[in-house]
Amino acid sequence: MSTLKNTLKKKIEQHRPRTTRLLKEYAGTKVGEVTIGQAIGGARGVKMMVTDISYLDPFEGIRFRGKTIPETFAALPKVPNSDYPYVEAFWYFLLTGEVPTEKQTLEVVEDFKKRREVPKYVFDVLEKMPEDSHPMALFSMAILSMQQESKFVAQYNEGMNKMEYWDPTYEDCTNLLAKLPSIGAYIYRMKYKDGKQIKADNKLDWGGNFAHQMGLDAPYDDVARMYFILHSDHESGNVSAHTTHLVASALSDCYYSLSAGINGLAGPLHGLANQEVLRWTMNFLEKLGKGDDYTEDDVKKALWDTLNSGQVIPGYGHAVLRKTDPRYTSQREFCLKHLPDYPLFKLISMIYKVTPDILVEQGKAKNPWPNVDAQSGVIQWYYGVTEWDFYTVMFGIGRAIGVLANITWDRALGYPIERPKSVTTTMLEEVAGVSSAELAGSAK
Ligand code: HAX
Repeated sequence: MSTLKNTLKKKIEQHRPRTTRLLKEYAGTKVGEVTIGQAIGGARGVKMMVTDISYLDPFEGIRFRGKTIPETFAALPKVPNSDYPYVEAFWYFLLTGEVPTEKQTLEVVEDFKKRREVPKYVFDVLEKMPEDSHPMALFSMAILSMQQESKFVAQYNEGMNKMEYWDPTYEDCTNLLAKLPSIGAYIYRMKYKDGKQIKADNKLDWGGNFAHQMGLDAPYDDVARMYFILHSDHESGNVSAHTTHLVASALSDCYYSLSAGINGLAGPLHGLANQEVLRWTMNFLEKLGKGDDYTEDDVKKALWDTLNSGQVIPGYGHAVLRKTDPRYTSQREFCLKHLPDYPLFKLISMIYKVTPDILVEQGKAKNPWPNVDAQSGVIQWYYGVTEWDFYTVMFGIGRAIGVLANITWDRALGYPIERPKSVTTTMLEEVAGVSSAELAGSAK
């Protein structure tokens, strides 16, 4: 058994009694209450999920296994001659909560390489999809096409003890994760580079090989590592994480579950916002037709036009966060170091300067500050990835790290099938002490 799997096994055995005691002795203890606003309003703030892999504080932002983003980057072993850590080390860290040594990290790097090769039928499926398929539809389809590879399903069908579920889930998740960068790069080159594919380089780590198969030179390998780690996990209630968890709770394997989670990530209010940010910015420049010769007033007018036409400003606002997203800040710091004078970065910075005040003045958004998606596209654009339809695929590769670690733990702790309760509108009216008959007159 690998060091990672062995460490994970020990952690699971240590953790199980904590969950069991809470369930057995404290199941009736209240965590919170649910209001009508929450029942209708997307369950915002309802504390009804458990994960130890990351926690999102509204003001501090994300912590992975207790570490902030800068602490995480500083703690993990770095790829030689790189500023960023091995993504494989981060996988070890998310799964176990332990920072791996260099040796333990390299063991995972080698393990991923062994599992990296993508079955040819996946590419056949991709090639047969309609030419104008969105890259996220292709990505989701590619993941789903491998479902019959599932070791969990094979062992379940043979009759497996519940306590063992985590083991084949871990195997499936690692097999799937190892292949995702190659699948992403294949989609990119199939759609935008005349189908000219680049073979994997087995000397390279997960992030480095993604850059290689995309056809992009250093420091894009570091961009990839940074991007994947930053986008990995944002606790469990966001659409992609919750969907993956929900589908997996029916004991659907990780191929079904991740494919579903990716479908959720593809929505413009969630991961697709990073594509929308670039689209909004390029539309702004094109409509104005003045090149880089715009003013703050031009930007303000365009933002108000967007709001006044009933649309959202992509990349701003958040369901949980109430300050600038530290994932935004981390990428902004990267830009300040590597591309401080890049015109598009200057425009993104100007949008950052003026948007929060405008959203506050409009008075609707609870959080006027930028989220991760406001700052990621400009980095991709700078390094030559200008096909914004592809951005969410890279988000999805990163998000997979978090959600796959989570469902491995879901199976380890025996979390049951998820099944919240719904009520009718009449029931809510009864709780509120109002009657729909009162509205009949006003509707006439
Ligand atoms: N521009 C305009 N209006 C906004 C807004 C924005 N950026 N953010 C919120 N609002 C509006 C909402 O649409 C809502 O309007 P209505 O009352 O008319 O329905 C009102 O402000 C209250 O919304 P909220 O409570 O502040 O925000 P929600 O929790 O409902 O939604 C969203 C959070 C992220 C979906 C929202 O802020 C939004 O649509 N932002 C723009 C899209 C975006 O950047 N999404 C990515 C978020 C991060 C992420 O998941 N990345 O993957």
